[in-house]
Amino acid sequence: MNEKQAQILRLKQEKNAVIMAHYYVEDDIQEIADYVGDSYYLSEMATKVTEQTIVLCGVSFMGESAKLLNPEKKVLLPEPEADCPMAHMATVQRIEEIRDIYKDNVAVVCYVNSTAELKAHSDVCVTSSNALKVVKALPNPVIYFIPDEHLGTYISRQVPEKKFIFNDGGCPIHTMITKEDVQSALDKHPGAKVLVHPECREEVTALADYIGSTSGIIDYATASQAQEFIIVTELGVMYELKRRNPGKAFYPTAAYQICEDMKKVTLDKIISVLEQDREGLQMEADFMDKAHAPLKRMLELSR
Ligand code: CIZ
Ligand code: SF4
Repeated sequence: MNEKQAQILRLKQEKNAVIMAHYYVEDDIQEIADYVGDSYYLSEMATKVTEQTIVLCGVSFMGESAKLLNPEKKVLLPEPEADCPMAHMATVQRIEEIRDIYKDNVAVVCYVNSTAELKAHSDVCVTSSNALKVVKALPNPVIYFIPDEHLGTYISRQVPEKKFIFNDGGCPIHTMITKEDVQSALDKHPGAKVLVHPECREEVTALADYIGSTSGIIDYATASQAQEFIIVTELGVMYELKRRNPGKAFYPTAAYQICEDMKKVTLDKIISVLEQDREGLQMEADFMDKAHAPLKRMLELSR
């Protein structure tokens, strides 16, 4: 453990804080975090921890979700500028237009990778781990899926009985990966299993041996008899994959997929956010109630 990591462990004790980190942040943060996981796991854990302060190492929508699920807790984002571009790729105006057309038939299903503003206008949230279960459990025959058209398309294929309306949005990191990028990794490592996140384009999921969330990918590789894997999601997951599977080999695609926003969070920024005793994320009470409702419904429907 380095000096900065040790300082964070001292500070978090002093401040009664818990450190939560997404799989896509830097390894040195994952090493010292109390909880590391995907957005579903982090939002579930946020409802369970007893510490008064949550330091959320990830992009801003993850901090917002932690705050919405814990209005009475202090939620600190070490780097508030770390933002997910996809989180902004839908509009309230379009949601209202769709509601006008489809009335009660439509459910607005919002991937958690979205701003609190979009959540506040949605019926239910989903993550890549629970989207299928939640969409199937909804009584509505029409689904407006925001903001990610790729995850939406992937889910729609498995729920043919519902009509899906897609939105023009997607993760720049997962969508930059092409089938040629995956193929060139396969040419170098024939026989490797291809593990793909459903935020990827359909031409890429078509090449997959397994499609699932980041924790799904990690669990699949850990349980598998195979020894080599091509990882088709953000490369932060390599830390946990190698930690759990020291004997196995994991390769990126030729696109070398890195989310720059996730990498903006650093040990130094965690230290300063803990030292400075900042106020933490604030949102209006009425707005919080509206944005919390779809997250709460997600947790209920996915249990
Ligand atoms: O792409 C992301 O930001 C993902 C996969 C988040 C999550 O954990 O669902
Ligand atoms: Fe957003 Fe994509 Fe980064 Fe995830 S990997 S935080 S979806 S930009």
